[in-house]
Amino acid sequence: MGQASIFQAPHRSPRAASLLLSASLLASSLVACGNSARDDRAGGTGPLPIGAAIALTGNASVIGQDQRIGLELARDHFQGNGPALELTIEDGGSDEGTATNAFRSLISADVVALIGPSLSQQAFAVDPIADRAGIPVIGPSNTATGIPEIGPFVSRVSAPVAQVAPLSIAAALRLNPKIRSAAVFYAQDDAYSTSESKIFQQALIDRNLKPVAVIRTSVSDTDFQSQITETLRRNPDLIVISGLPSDGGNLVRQLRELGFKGTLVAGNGMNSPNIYSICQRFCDGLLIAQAYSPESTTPINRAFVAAYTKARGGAVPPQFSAQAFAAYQVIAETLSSLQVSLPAGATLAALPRAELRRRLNTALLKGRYQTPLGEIRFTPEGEVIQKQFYVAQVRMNPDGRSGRFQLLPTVPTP
Ligand code: 1QQ
Repeated sequence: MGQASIFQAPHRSPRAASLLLSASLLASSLVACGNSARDDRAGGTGPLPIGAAIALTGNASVIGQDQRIGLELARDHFQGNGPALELTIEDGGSDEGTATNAFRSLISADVVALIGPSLSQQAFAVDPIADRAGIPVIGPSNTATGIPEIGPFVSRVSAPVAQVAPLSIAAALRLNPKIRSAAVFYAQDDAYSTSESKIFQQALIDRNLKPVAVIRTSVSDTDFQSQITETLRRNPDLIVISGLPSDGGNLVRQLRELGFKGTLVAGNGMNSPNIYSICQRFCDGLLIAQAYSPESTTPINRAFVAAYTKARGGAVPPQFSAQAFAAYQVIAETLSSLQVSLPAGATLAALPRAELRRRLNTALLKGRYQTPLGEIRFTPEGEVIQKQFYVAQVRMNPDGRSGRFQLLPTVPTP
């Protein structure tokens, strides 16, 4: 709880707060309209609407592209098992305002559940709207501390920074045990970057690597020359970055261009092959922790990898696609089991929408799901419980435009 408010407070101007309030009032009235419309259609048999708001524009759009594919593959995979679902994907942009509009529009379409938004920064603004409306919302990629604590209807399939980020620092030290000093860059105007950087800085301290510089950047920055020059004077062996794809990618490129030869660790914001076009050949060597392995041989992951590879001309699925698939899977499988528990002849679509959402939320928090991420389940608060994590190293091809996320050998967690 405390953590959630730490991250909310700095990002909310009074104007933003009042916009959010009116958004939520509007949302509740839309939900009310939706319900009465639904009641007129009592006995309904139509498909159950599921809404997703992901970043198809703005800084995080390279991540949203991965998510869109994951959602569409899940929709196709689970079609025909259980009740009919109708997925609507809205552009949630990369800022709070666009995500608010997307959530509002999906809520007015009377969705049973929401997936999204892409960024924690957005989730702290829009998840309370869904929560107050009693609509289950699953974060497909929200990793900041405090997301599930936003409210009882909020959960996530994206493991938190506290679990994932330290693994890449450990991997950096395994690859280069001579690392003694580190510098840290983070986007101070983004909730995930701020949250992850705290974890990174603690992980450095835990390994006796005191940061020689902590540089606060912005997600809208593209030129880091002066901060880099100042930082490189202090000779860090390791540089750790928490930012979004555009600022983070440019930072990586400029660090290498200005002569940094040491180890580079990036956080979840750069966890997509779509960064290749931003940092190009300079992405090479970047270490990024992963909550997904395309190499997992479970039946569901084989099916997911096969469908992704087919849809994307042989490409290997990235983490954000797998997490988006898992978010949809949790909803689809829970609705399936709710359908089975109904008396013969009854349909979920005929239940009052608010009741269906409540049942869905209660049941999804109790389930176990065999997803491409491995088996996942949830704490009663909605935090994901996942067993296995990895670290990848980006390997660029000589063309500087294509490459791969090569998984490092896994090390058993102590
Ligand atoms: C968050 C994240 C993003 C970088 C993923 C899209 O982890 O905002 O929580």
